[in-house]
Amino acid sequence: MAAAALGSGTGGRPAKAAFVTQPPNVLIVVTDDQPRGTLSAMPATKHWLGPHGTRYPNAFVTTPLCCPSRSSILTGQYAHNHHVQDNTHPENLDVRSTMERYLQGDGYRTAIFGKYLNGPNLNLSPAYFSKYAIYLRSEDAYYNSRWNVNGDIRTIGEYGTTFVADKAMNFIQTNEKNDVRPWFLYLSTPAPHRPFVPEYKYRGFPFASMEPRPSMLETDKSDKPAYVQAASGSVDRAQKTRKKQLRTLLSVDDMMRRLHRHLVRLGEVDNTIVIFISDNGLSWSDHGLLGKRGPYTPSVMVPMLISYPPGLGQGTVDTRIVANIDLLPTVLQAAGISSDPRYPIDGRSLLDSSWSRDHILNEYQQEHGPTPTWAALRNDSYHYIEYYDETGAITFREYYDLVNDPFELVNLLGDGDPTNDPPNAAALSAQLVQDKQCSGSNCP
Ligand SMILES: [Ca+2]
Ligand SMILES: [Ca+2]
Ligand SMILES: [Ca+2]
Repeated sequence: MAAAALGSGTGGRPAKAAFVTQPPNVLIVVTDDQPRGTLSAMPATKHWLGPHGTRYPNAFVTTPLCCPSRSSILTGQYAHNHHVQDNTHPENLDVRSTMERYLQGDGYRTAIFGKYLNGPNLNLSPAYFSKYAIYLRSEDAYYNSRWNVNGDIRTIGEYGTTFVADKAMNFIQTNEKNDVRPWFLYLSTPAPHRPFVPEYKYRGFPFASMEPRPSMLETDKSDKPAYVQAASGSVDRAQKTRKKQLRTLLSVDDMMRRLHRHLVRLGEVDNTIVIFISDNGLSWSDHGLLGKRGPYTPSVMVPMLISYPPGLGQGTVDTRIVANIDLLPTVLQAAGISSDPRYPIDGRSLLDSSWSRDHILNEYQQEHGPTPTWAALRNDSYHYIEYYDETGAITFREYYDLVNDPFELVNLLGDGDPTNDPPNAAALSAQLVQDKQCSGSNCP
């Protein structure tokens, strides 16, 4: 057990803080396909992690898809470095580069309840987790689903989110009876992934419709790539999807309320780093797209909150550009664990307030469905996107002025008007070539 934070930091990046005397418990809650703007349906979560934690309004997932994003959470690496580029190759993950390996190796008791990585085989046990209950696909995990519970394949009738919550309560209770070792609990709910099955008690729960945002009403898509022009999602369908998602989140909020009370009762709330994040956002008919995988804001930005009273502000907002790749270095710093130099970490610790990101890289490799392979750079003011064919040649480009066009309605490189083209497009393209090959400290 590391008794104090090591000054060498994570992945070659210098660490400033060295306040760890007792390693904290680590609780990570990962929801599935939860877009930004949905915490309004989760008052208990907001009232816990809001006043007692830090909110990240500019939080991204580096790849907006389940398996790649979850691998980035666990490794602190972009998908081009952990090599889980799609939902069908989870075996590409080198499990020795993961949070669970680091924490278990340092003496933590580890558990995962919920979704690990999508995979072909439910029989495989997740490495470095001593306790587990996992399912393969959130699609099937709401009621009467197949789970691998510590190696035992069982059908669980209980609502998936409640089952995960019960397991979590039990795991925390058991470990706190003998409070010698800290614990790491990775909780991942089926909610709010399609088919959006609510818990029985929340069926038909009334939510008001949202005011459609401009990206849901875009009529002229002549500036957009072909797959976007072909997308025909309606506002009506988006409203229905949103309400269904919110109903499933009510059960996640119940889980968070139970966890919070449990930690308060056990006196562990100040000695636990609690991270809440979604693995990707979801497009609600923005530009006609219903789903994830695309480069636009609703799919790449996610809700993210962290409570860690010893090391992070309480009731504060951190407006830096942050991402799923920052969670591993954050946890390692909080626990005082040095990373393995064989696995360079692309992200940076959020406990260190001295850095800021000039831009973030987003990347997606086509697997199935119409969304082509793409990569993008963005910050608060611009969004530059390239699409590629099988040879890697650029097939289409997009540039949005996010200051004047925050809903990405006018692609300045596709509007037929050369006079408003961004003068730095070639430089952005060169930067993208570089970032797509970045590793460790030279990553954005
Ligand atoms: Ca997902
Ligand atoms: Ca347009
Ligand atoms: Ca133009």
